Amino acid sequence: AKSYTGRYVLHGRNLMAADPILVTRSSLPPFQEFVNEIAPLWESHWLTNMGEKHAELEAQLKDRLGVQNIALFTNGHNALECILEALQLEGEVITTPFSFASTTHAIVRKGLTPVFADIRRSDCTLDPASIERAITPRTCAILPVHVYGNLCDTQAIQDIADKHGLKVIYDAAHAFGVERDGVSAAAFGDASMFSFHATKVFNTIEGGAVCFRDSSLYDVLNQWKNFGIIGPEDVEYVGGNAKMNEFCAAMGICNLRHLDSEIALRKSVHERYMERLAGTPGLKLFDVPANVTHNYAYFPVIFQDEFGASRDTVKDALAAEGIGARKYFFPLISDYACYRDTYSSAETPVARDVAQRVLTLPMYASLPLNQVDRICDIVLGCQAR
Ligand code: T4K
Repeated sequence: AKSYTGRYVLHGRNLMAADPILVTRSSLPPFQEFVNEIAPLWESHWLTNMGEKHAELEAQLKDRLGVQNIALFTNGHNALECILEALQLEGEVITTPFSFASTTHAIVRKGLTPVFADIRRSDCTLDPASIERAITPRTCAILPVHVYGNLCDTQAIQDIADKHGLKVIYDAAHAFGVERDGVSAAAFGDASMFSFHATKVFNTIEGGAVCFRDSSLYDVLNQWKNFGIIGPEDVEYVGGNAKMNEFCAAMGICNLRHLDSEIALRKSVHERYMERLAGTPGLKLFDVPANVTHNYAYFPVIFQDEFGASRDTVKDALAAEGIGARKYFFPLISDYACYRDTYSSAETPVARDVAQRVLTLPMYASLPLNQVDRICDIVLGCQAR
């Protein structure tokens, strides 16, 4: 392994860090800041069930995202299941197979039928033309994913939904902090789910939220995440338990204060990757459109034949140097054992091809830029082999 000499710090990042390099690394606020934030919990002994920190974080997120309605959850997955239930959907939901298992699981676990449409090569989000082809009389909703924080073609998707009377629920797990023309990812469709998992740009350790258009859903969502309880002596329906606790909310309050620098640091990592890798024949990278403020959640690379080495060769070469890149997202969800015999993925050739070729390189705020160089050297070294 190459050794680095000289000790220096950039944007508060120690370029000599010797930690293992995995695909990502959770961001943490300064320890004392978190301690100060949770100190009141020792006074109140109020640890969960929608306490003060929960209320404070909801209010701060409304401000940050510019939305009227938001409900917090234990995690993004539960938030997604809950909004599907609250919208009282029945029938088929058109979605992408190029995502984390959670997206389809939420549909199936709510008794709905997933129908897989294809993605666009340009940004890996659902292709509106493919959505339109997948519509049947049973279709009730579209569940697209802003994968890697790349915003879907929200206008085209809304037009299709309006034409056919469908709901649109975005899986925005990757898109916290992303804006297009100053409008946040939370503003599109009937609802958007965000994940605040430890691996996300903004984390509450575990956590998630749903932003939604219809204000009357707020009470329903709050009841669902608390067993369906509507008052001290009544339970309206069979809800679950998906309440964000006060410690997770406190982590969110702290991390939100640092979100801008988190994204700025990620941006510098993204720019270094682009400097080193853009223009290499056979490497497809994702540019940020001029009207988009991105969150730099991931750094995906598509290895085309012209590159001369496969995705798996590059992954192995990185692993040999102790660097953990990940195949987000391979295999397609429709190829998992729990789905492959039940749901067709015949209409998703682009998703299938991209899943074979994509590798997400390490991306996190504290990733030293000299380590980005080392990663790029290894990637480019594969090309020469
Ligand atoms: N929809 C989409 C499109 C999603 O991507 C996700 C979650 C969801 C829905 C559901 O949201 P949540 O219910 O999770 O809120 C990870 C995450 O667990 C998962 O949240 C995320 N997507 C998915 C894309 O990635 P794994 O199985 O790849 O995680 P794991 O444990 O291998 O961790 C990846 C790397 O992160 C590690 O190599 C190191 C780093 N890490 C991990 C943990 C757990 C940390 O630095 N700190 C940590 O605490 O799923």
